[in-house]
Amino acid sequence: MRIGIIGDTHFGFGHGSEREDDSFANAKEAFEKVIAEKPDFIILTGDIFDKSIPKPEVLSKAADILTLPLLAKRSKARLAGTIRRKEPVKVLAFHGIPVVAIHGTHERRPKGYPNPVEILEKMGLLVYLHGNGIALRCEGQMAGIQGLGGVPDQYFKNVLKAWSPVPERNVFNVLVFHQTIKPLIYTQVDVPEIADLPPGFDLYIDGHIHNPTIKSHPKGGAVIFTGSTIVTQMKENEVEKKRAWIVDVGFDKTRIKPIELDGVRQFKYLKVECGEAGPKEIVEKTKKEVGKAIGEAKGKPLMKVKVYGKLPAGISPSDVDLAPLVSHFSEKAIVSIDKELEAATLDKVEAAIEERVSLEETTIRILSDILEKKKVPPGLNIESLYTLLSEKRETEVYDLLLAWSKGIEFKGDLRAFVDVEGKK
Ligand SMILES: [Mn+2]
Repeated sequence: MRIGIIGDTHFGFGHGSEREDDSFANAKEAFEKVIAEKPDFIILTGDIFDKSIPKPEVLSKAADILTLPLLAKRSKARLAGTIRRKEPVKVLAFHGIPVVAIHGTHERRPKGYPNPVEILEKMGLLVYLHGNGIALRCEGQMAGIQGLGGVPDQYFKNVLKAWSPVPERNVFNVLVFHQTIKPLIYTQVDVPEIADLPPGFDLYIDGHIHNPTIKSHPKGGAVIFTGSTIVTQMKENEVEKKRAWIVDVGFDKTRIKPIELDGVRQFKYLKVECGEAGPKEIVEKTKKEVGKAIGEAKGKPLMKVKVYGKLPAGISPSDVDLAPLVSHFSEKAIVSIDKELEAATLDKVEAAIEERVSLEETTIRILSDILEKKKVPPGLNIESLYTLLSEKRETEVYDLLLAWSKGIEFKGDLRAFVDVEGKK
């Protein structure tokens, strides 16, 4: 039996920007390469779309890619049963190579509102799992796939407990989810570690974490952190090469094979150390190092540049104008520069005024200062709050505030996040 796995594709990421086609191009390569391996079925680990309400322009391009498995040569996989599931499985999804998917954090919508992955199931493009599973027969072998869509991290432990997925007997058991797991991502939220994941599954597959890794469960079973097919946050750990996965399940041995994506726009993370240099030298040094990095890259790379330094007295970060470099290189690279320059004399607020920083940054600074003065309990990520508010991602704003506000405890109404079927 052969399983194809594709992580966060974030269809529609960067809509309206120079990178707006990247999510589709990358996912197309991933789907084509996985389909070429002739898997019996494909698993998608959530964040298929970048927004919970994708634009028709995005849906249209996504449809071209999501139909590729259905149009492929029919696989050996046949539906053999369901696991704690009420909804019937549409036979339409069993054309070509069947796709089994969950929703991610980006597709989550309030209870009672359909999310886009659920809609794909209604259209017959895939089988959507959320707190349930299906069994697939692939000639002499059988797979039991149980999945849970993304839930707020702070509830995952409780939701997992309430759901308590149990491995089926005599099948290859797969558990699919979309969560932060320690220690892969540092978080103050109480999230499970790999050892806390329910034991007995042969394969655990987690979306959400954008850099790919493989670990193992201490009680057995491999854990694949699929990684995304596109760089979204431009963090240092996103330089890892993007990939999809093939899992070959033999009768006595399981082999996991990464399928590297060669067409993905190269991402470079560059640190420029300027010591105590002045504005002119900083600009020159940055220009030189960015130019060199572009020279080493292939295609038109995406580049995050962090410029570090301690400015001489009387010089403020606004005296260091790195913006012209972005346009200087705009033909050869998509450059984004962060100034990590420490002003010698000016205090925070003065510096903000001096720098004529963006409205966004000023708002975040002022909000942080007010909260600090009001002695509001720490832990609220103002930057995330601001970003989510400005992008009108209400559900996530709600989750963020809920996670932070200490007075609110988990009330045990798991049904707000998952329909726990067949178990009291
Ligand atoms: Mn994601």
